[in-house]
Amino acid sequence: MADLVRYELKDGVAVVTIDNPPVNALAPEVWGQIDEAVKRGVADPSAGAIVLIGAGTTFIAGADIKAFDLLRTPADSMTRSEGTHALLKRMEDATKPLVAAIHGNALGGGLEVAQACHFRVATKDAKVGQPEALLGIIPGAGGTQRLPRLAGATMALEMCTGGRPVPAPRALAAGIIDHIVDGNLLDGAIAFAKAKAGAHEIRKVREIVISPDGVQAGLAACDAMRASLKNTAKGMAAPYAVVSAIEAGLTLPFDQGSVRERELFADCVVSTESKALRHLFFAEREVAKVPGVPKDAKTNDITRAAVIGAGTMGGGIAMTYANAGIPVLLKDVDRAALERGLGTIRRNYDVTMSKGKMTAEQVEKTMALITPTTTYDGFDQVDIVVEAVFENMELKKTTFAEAARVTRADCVLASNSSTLDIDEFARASGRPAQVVGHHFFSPANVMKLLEIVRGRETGKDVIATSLKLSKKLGKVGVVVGNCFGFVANRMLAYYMREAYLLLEEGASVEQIDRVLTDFGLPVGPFGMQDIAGIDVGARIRQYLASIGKSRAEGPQSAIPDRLFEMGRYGQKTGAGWYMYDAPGSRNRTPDLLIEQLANEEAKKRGIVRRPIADEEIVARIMTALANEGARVLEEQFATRPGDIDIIYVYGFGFPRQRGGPMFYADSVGLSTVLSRVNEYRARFGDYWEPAPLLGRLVAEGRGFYGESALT
Ligand code: T1G
Repeated sequence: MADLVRYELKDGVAVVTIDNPPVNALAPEVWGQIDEAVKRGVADPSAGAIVLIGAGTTFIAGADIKAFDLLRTPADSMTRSEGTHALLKRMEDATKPLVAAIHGNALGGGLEVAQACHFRVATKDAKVGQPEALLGIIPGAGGTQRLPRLAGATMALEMCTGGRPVPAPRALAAGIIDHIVDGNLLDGAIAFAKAKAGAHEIRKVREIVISPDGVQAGLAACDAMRASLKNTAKGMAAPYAVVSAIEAGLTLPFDQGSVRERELFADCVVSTESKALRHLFFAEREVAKVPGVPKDAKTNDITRAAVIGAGTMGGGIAMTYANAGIPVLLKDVDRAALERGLGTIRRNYDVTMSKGKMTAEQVEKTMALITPTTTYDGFDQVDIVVEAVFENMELKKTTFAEAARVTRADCVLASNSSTLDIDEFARASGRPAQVVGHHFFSPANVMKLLEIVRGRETGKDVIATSLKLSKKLGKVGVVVGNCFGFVANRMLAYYMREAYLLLEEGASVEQIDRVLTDFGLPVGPFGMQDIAGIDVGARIRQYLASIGKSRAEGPQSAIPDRLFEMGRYGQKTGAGWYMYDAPGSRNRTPDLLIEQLANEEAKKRGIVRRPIADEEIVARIMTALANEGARVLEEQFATRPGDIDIIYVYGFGFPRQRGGPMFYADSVGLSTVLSRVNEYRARFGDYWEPAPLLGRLVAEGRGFYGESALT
């Protein structure tokens, strides 16, 4: 067994170093070796105290998340955690001062190990946290019992339900850590430990007694947290389990509270919610691994940018660059268009400021990074140009030809097109290796996804540069192939097709949107289209019709085009699928006109409208997504199913606790998905053709994630 924990004596102190790169995760063998090393330190006559420290860039970033897949039943988990809790008590019972020396991150089990130590010291830029709820679990190594004793229930509730790390200075103020070390951490920790040894000071966190007032305040904080979770943790179970565990810690002795924590953890760790969130944790890290693009591929530094087109998307993209501290030229054809664009940007920042997320000074500083222009002056200085003009092929080709003419040869030429052929832009630019799709999602300054579209000749360095840039812009970059609608919108076309057809067959706009928001999406298909603009989709359909194509096989509802002809573009015109108080308002009311249009179109199609069950709405829409997702995979426009899940979670707010459309399909069972496709084919038509990959996986008894992730 590899030595993942080292033991050495330094200046009369036993130094125990956890060395399990890259993040010193607590794999089962690491736990065992820590136990042995601490025992050795206690028994070592030359050691007056013990210091625990992490090798490399961080302390312990938690339990090994991969190991949770081995826990098949709550009983498996209870057995495993019994050992862990006993180990931590043994550490806590060490008869010499045991000090955790924290740098980088002490997260999850890492912070719990530190809490089982008698004292905690840290560098000032260290962070501590209990992010387990982000993985659909709860702290399972005593964190819900020890943290409230150290920092109070309110702080523990905030840390364990929200999962956000806390910087060392705040952790010091909260009593989680005892000292911030300036200079070398190990030297500082050894000095601190020796001082405690000299003072014969040992402090067992589990023996800290919370005062009766503290208990009352804590119980009140639990009730308050449960109430606020209704808004912040819709559809999630783990944050509520955290509250129950902390509550148990306030009312029960330590050992009984710990058993309650272990029971709650055991139920969470085998849940679909946790499997989905753990899947997304790794899927989000996998997206950065792109076939054919080596980890050390050359990248360009993006320090200056330009955006062409100051419309809704162009303005949001310019804000994204400015928010990342990158100066950006914002070009549009005329002053009036620029003023409109800048006005929208200013209003967006005012909203951010009104929410207290930026100060007036920060807004001015950021807006100063956006330089409006109607010319190409300064374009020869930029490292990237993002084209965000109307979704029209000829206009985009002209724009790429011009952009290539006015920029340096190594400038990245990116398009925010959401559907059109990147290779055509590349040809028009004459510099195909520099051309790539950077498809932002509306609102571009908010949505975290960046769909990076790889053209036939896009250079590896441009892909690598795009991935690095996406991190700098605070986005999650996913590389996809160049097919119509790429991955996000290609699949979305099937999602929308089913929404329109369900409307014509008898469901209402409100019902369909309610069902999808109950499912966990932030907004339903019709509410989403009213935000993005019905005109955007209509213009794409017009372009497609002009080249003899449609977005999705099967019947195309005429309703969205009829709304377009009426000038009902959604929120921006005050009417779309819903009526709004005024143009730009978000307050909506249902509109009987939509029912009338649905009746008319149903009649034209010879459909007798019928009541439609909520379950059928979810089943048809999610089946359409999974089936088209399977096609995208087998045609290799997406590298992995996880990439599709990340695209939907970050691009459309697909509920994380369901793991994304591909993971969700596995949770339903691909054989069920396939039989639904066949059922719909029989009921509605051959346009419901099962993707060959779907058939193959079912025949092999597999899911999209190899052996079904949920067996
Ligand atoms: N387990 C397994 N692998 C992990 C891991 C973990 N806890 N943390 C990171 N990795 C892998 C990751 O997949 C990637 O692999 C590599 O390490 C670098 O990570 C008992 C039950 C620490 C802030 O939730 O938040 O403790 O892609 O790319 O950007 O109560 O990793 O290279 O093959 O993210 O510098 C709680 C999870 C666990 C923290 C570093 N802990 N990690 O970010 O690097 S549950 C967490 C992070 C628990 C206890 C409970 C971040 C990071 P690869 P990276 P980074």
